[in-house]
Amino acid sequence: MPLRALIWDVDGTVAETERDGHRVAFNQAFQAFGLPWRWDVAHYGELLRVAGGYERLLFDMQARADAPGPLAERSRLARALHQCKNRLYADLVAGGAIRARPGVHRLMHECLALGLAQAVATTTSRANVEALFTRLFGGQWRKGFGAVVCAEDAPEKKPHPQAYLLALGQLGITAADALALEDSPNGLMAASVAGVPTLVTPSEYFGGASFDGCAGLCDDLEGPLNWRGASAPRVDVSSLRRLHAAGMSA
Ligand code: XBP
Ligand code: MG
Repeated sequence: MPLRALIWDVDGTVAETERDGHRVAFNQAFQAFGLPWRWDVAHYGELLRVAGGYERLLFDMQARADAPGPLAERSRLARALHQCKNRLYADLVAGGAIRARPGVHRLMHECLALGLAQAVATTTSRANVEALFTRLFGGQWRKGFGAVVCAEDAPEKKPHPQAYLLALGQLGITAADALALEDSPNGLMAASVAGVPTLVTPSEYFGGASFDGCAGLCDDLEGPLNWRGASAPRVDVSSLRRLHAAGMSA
């Protein structure tokens, strides 16, 4: 089964967006709303177990005595904070606060040059992808992707497989034709449940996590890659094609 597409996760995989991007913007939103809440680096790491910024806010409010009591009021506040956070995040990104992780530019360019399709399957909001990819890859970035599935398309957040299933459908390929790039246990679970073999490049918040069931593992895309007992010196299209084919026939 030849490799026909790479499906990229965004947060943590394309760039370390969480600690210096989303977390900072959440704190700025709390401040803008006159709330005393602040998420420090360690607490945000715990909150990342909850996928989706809106869902993360609702989860955190459960432990806050000064959060609104009625659920409808809590949801309204979480929605407003989340929208504000996303605007502030876009400003941070546009200002250059976030850089791509090592090897991301190179691998995306290789895919374009060698005709390997690419897609995005993410739990983050579309505006965040738009802001980040425009800053990192330029205004024409969308042309390089056969599908871009975001939170608005896949309301069932990872570890639910919905984003991957939609991306496969839009690409018109089966799970075994694709390879997912992920950084987190929730992301690995989402891709795996969809049946997509997954290369994990753990982000800073998930360096100590367990990634049982992944097909491949690497510190970053420039580093050595271990793939079901085989290896490659770095992640490139030719090594991914070779390892994917070997994995599929094993
Ligand atoms: C990303 C997320 C998102 C981002 C923030 O997970 O869980 O919630 O943290 O973006 P993944 P939003 O990398 O697995 O897709 O605030 O737009 O949700
Ligand atoms: Mg991620």
